[in-house]
Amino acid sequence: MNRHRLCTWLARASLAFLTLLFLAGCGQLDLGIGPLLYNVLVSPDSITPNADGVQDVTEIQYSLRRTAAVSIYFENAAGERFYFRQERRRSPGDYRVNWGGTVEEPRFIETDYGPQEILSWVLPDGSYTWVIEGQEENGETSRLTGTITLSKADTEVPELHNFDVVPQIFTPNQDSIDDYVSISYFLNKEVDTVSLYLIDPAEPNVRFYIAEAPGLVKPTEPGYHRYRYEADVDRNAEPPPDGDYVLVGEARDAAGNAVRVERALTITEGGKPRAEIAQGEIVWEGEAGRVVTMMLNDKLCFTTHITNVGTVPIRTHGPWPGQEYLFSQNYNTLAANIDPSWGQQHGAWRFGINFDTTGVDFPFRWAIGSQKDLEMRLIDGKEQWYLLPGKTGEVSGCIQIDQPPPLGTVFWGGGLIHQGVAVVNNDVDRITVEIGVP
Ligand SMILES: [Ca+2]
Ligand SMILES: [Ca+2]
Ligand SMILES: [Ca+2]
Repeated sequence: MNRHRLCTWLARASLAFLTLLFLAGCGQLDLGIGPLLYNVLVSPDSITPNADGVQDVTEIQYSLRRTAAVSIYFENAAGERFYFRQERRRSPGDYRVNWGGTVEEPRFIETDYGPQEILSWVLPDGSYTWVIEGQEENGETSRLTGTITLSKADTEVPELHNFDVVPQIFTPNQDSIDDYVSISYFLNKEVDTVSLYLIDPAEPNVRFYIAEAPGLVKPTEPGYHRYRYEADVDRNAEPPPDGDYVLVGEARDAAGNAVRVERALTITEGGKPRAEIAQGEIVWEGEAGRVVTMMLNDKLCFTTHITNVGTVPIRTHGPWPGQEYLFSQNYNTLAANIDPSWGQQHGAWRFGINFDTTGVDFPFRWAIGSQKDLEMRLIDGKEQWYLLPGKTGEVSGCIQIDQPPPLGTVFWGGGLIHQGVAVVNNDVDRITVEIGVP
């Protein structure tokens, strides 16, 4: 190397070294040499953690020269230790975090309505020693300490008193039997957030949130609260899949006190019920070119099929296929005279015949299959009949025209009615019925 090149090399090396020193001196680059913790500050050194917006938090700041497991805790006069952060792995760098007097060491307490978990709470008034501690990968531990005073602390933990879920097993499928659960509790104080959600223990990260009930009191206000949860089937959404869940209720106040309760909840046969009149086809007896001609006192007869195209059983009830009506009767008069269960049962499905001067009332209704097409279940001591998913029921019946229909009656048609919920198929396979004079 000649002398000129050596000088150039030395000059460049010196410049690089000086730059390094300069950067290190300005704090932009720490060479990792020196104490693990530096720039440690907890300010202010007294707080009033009560969420009134005045001196509610203190700012904790520290810098780390090397990777370490960092703990931040507080000790009271008796030497009891309360962790805010426990052995969190941190890379070299600058850290800042606000502390509002809370301790995050979950613990369970027993109540007369079951266990409650306190997730975090605010420390009571007093003088505490703060400790910021770092343990390096080589096992060496460093800590810095100081004191902080708490006063006017809000230590009242929110409580979801009498948290209750009834029933524990439900079938959200809009058949009006165990379609929803009632969730109720009494909230003891105003809180910042309340959340209710389901988790599947096998996939605890997936949460199904339960929407707030539109009530007189907001969910965050103290008082009695009640939710009606239909697993969102009432909002035309698919419910969480059938299975065993944990229903979680959480409340957190503005000061940082937080509580959590859990209850078991099972969903079975959940889903939006779906059925249809097969191919939209009704076979009308004596039909010729969409017209049925008859004399007064003749019978208008039909046969049709209903298929359950959904994933949940659908409920039905009599009158059973084969039942004859007089035109002057309807399902309510049959219910009054023959079988009271033939009135309209909310949530059950029936096939109905309608004519155009009734509006949408479907005065003549039948079960969506005969009992051989259906499955009987004994629920609360009562027989209930279900058309299972994928199954088809046959419906037939007659209406004897014992008196002339109202003036202006022209069209007759069929419909599939999810009673109290919706007319699922309407005006199906319409015909004109002409009633002649003998
Ligand atoms: Ca305050
Ligand atoms: Ca149900
Ligand atoms: Ca037809």
